[in-house]
Amino acid sequence: MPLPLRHIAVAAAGAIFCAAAWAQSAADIARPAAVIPLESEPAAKLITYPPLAGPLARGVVIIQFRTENLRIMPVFGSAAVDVSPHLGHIHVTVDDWHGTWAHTSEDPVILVGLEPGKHKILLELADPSHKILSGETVIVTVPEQKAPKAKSHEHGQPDQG
Ligand SMILES: [Cu+2]
Repeated sequence: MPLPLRHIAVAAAGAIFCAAAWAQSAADIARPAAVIPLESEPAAKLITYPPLAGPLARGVVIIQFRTENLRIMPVFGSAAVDVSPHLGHIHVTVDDWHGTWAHTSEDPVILVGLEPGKHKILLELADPSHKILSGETVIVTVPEQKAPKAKSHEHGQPDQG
């Protein structure tokens, strides 16, 4: 094989190998195939990200998250616990508040109206029977909001037209 062709062949083989390796790692991160029940699934994981900086500067807390080995869905009850792939939802608690709400989609958690200062947002991964599987605490510091500039009370000159 002439040298350039061999290089191309090696590059092509490398590309195929890399694509296969990438597909493998992407598949590991993504959800398992839903077509067959999995005999054993690794433990469910919740991964949270720091609040988005831009909205936080305006006092809007947006917490993105993702899960591994569990799908967030509004499905409840003991019969759903053993479903494969695993299902669940997230319990959200703000500042050790006595109440918790259930977040049942993979959309980000969005909080508006928190007082300026430090807050503790607890996100807990729960199975369909509400058993807590794992939890992550996101610490959020809501900045002091500048009061909106009072509009000056200027009297314009009336149109002379
Ligand atoms: Cu629950």
